[in-house]
Amino acid sequence: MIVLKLGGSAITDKERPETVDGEALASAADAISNALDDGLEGLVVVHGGGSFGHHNASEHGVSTTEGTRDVAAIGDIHGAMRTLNGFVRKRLLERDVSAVPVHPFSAAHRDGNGRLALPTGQVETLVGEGFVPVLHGDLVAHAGAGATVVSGDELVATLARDLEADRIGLCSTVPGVLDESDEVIDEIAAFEDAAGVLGESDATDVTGGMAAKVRALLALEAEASIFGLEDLEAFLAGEEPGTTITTVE
Ligand code: IP8
Repeated sequence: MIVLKLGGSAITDKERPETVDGEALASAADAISNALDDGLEGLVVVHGGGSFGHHNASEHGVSTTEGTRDVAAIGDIHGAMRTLNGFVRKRLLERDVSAVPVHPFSAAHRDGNGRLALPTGQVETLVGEGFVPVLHGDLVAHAGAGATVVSGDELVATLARDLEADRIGLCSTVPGVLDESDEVIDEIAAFEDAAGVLGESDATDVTGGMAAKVRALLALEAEASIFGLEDLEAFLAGEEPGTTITTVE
């Protein structure tokens, strides 16, 4: 099983609210479709928000810890993410990929300590039946806080753990985690390996930048790769492009 995240900034124009990067999304959909044609089985896709969701969430003051009970705000943020999910699935369906939606707001929740619970039976069954479930960063019910943001990265981590994924891929706008001279760091085995270069994302991003991604991936058992769109096909073909985040023994 492969859990693949399409970074929101990789498939949208992050500077312009609610704008898809048509070319980038088409090329991601091509890579996925080609990989499935070549025999890939067991793929779960999660996409982030990019210019969908983040602007809405920050406008309403909602984050992974700051919740809302305003139903209009919930409709706005969740609606933006559903819109993007529709675009992603449409591009996949056009290429005969059996993409189906899974909306975390309807399935997951956080307990009073903010811990995410995401039942994965639905995703597992869909994969077993030959579908490609497409999840997305979203809002989730949060005990004591109304509804808070769940990032695509957090969903990837939960899915990878609970579905015992073999590989995790994070398709980003950069070719990997870059060092001070903008060279891709091949391997990160501990946060300290890259702490100096892991800044926060500069565009509006309510769920944290590369640092948060690396931290979450380091905690997982499956090996993860962070790479650019141009390497998606290679990743899906079994290669390890970009930066590999290895398991801490
Ligand atoms: O782009 C964020 O998902 P992410 C989703 O994966 C919302 O962090 C609602 C802002």
